[in-house]
Amino acid sequence: MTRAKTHSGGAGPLFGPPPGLTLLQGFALPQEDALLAGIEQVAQAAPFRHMVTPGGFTMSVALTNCGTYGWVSDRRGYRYQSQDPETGHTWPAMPAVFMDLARRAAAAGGFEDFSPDACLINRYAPGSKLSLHQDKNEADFSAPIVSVSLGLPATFLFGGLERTDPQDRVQLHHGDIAVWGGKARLAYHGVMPLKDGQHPRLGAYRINMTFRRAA
Ligand code: MD3
Ligand code: FE
Repeated sequence: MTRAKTHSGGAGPLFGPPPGLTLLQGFALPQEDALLAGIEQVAQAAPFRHMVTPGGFTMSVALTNCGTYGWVSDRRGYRYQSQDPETGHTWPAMPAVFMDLARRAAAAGGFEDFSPDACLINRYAPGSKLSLHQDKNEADFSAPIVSVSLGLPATFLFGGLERTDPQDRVQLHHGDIAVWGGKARLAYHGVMPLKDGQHPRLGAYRINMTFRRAA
């Protein structure tokens, strides 16, 4: 007898997204112009920079933040803080169009009343990647994480609660939004090295915004 393999040790469906992930393809497209303008505005006040990991490696992804809290990394660890370590100033406010989109996407994924206080903006150039990790610096894991992809497409890796669990791959394109909550919230995940290319709006970059409830 042959037995089908599932992606999550037998607990999940054979096909379709893993439990806790809602993929909203093209959901951000109507706000494309406003999002790109907002990102430029944020990056003027808090420029993209390459942070150092606690292990001493410089991240290939450049990042900035807006909102009450921003995610930072240095030799002392990962954390959220209200000041930009480069300037000592608070992070730029979250543009209303960001907040509105994140809330509507969360609701479409089944999470009413999502109230993000942090927006991490990652910028990928060709070759940039994000190694497999969990997002666990947030205070409350019952809140989802809403991720907005812009620019060049990327292959996203999505595993289970253990680093060694088998992984699924999802392609994320310009305008796609993913809502990660419930069982997916603490799943290991990462992004494959960005392939070279040209996007009509973002050139040779991918930008990912993640909205989080940090505190
Ligand atoms: C799945 N960023 O910044 S967003 C990150 O495309 C991060 O830049 C990726 O992972 C990026 O931490 C992926 C999608 C995402 C974010 C959080 C998750 C997926 C997640 C938390 C749990 C499970
Ligand atoms: Fe992450």
